[in-house]
Amino acid sequence: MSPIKILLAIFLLNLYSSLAYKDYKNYKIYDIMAENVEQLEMLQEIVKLRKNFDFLHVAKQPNSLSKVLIPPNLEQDLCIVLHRYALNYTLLVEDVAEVINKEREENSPESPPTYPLNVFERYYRHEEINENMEYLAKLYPSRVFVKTFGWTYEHRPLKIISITNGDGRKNKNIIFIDAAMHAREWITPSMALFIMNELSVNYQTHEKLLQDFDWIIMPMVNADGYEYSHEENRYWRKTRRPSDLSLDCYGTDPNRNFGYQWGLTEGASADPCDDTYFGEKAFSEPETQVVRDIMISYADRMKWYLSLHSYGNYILLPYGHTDDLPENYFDMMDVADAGALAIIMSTNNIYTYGNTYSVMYPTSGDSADYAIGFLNIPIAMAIEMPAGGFSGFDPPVRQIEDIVEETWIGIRAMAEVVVDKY
Ligand code: 0X9
Ligand code: ZN
Repeated sequence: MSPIKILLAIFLLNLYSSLAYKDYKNYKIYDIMAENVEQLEMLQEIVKLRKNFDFLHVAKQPNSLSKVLIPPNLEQDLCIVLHRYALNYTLLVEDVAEVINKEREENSPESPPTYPLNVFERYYRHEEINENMEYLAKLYPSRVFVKTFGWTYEHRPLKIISITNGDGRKNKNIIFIDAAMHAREWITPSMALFIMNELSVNYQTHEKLLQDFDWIIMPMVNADGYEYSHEENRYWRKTRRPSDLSLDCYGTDPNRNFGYQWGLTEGASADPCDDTYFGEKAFSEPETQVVRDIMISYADRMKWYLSLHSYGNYILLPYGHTDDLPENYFDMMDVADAGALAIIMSTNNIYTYGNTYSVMYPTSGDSADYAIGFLNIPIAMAIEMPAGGFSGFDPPVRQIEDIVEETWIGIRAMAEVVVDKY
């Protein structure tokens, strides 16, 4: 090819990628402080009324920060509203496009990856993570197994990896971990990758955790959304199936789409344009059907279900739809206690834990409620991993190692309690 043609090709490629990517030029991120309960209520009112303000995070307690992502044309509007309610705010990011471009650069590989993936090197893509699972299964054929359990709306294969100690004993208890139910929570598939590598490669170090338990890991529930958050819209949360009810809005919140107490409007939304849209019916999404099917297939052996989310340092126990406590709440608290304690002892980081409805906010149709409420899995929870970057959802690559290693300390400590209890 002539140099002119090469230049033209590069130009067109750049043009294409800048056109394809949602342009956050001059979008801002503001932190908002609600100092007391009244201010918190006002803020929640704003969240409800002003759906064109994109709240990335809404504080659950007074004296903690909320975050809003705002296009340049709505900035003035936002400031007027915040003034009116006397809410203090600070401009955190002047131009979100710059932050995102930097992140994209950090995540553009210079060469194809080597397997098993080095989790701390960058955020990997769905295909690479699948490839990692296949690689481990090939390398350790007597201990590690991969299965495709279903497909996303856009036909991406949804795989699980089962890790055993290779003693061939069937019907052991199961620990089931899923990740990336929410697309933008990139640190969670990294966590899942770390766990699968650690338990496969260093299985001798984790003898006790694998003696009577097999681990099943689904590193990416919402693969379509995750890929979309890499390719087009960094802050995408939901799945990607177009809504049956609206021409303009896509996707359902998978963590509001499970069939237990599904469809309550306290804790989820009936509006297909909202980030917590619960879907047209319970399990309307192929991705939640797959998680459901995994849970059902192993329900009698599954003792712990852990859903990885970010962010905010929470261990969230059922229920989300009520502050009534499930029967085995205190068993779950024993597990959460151990996780939070192990983390604070090692890094001083504080986790808040307890009933989701009370310590965070109401959620209905979430996966942990389904695991406990419908399938009687004894220990079910979501963990909100630590925040990073300006939005909270984008820890820079150099922070992956610290976050993942710290979280592993907590997960391991919780697994030890589960293994002792069952
Ligand atoms: O709202 C959610 O779905 C979770 N928070 S997030 O910021 N990652 O979106 C909390 C879910 C708590 N639910 C469970 N108990 N599973
Ligand atoms: Zn989440």
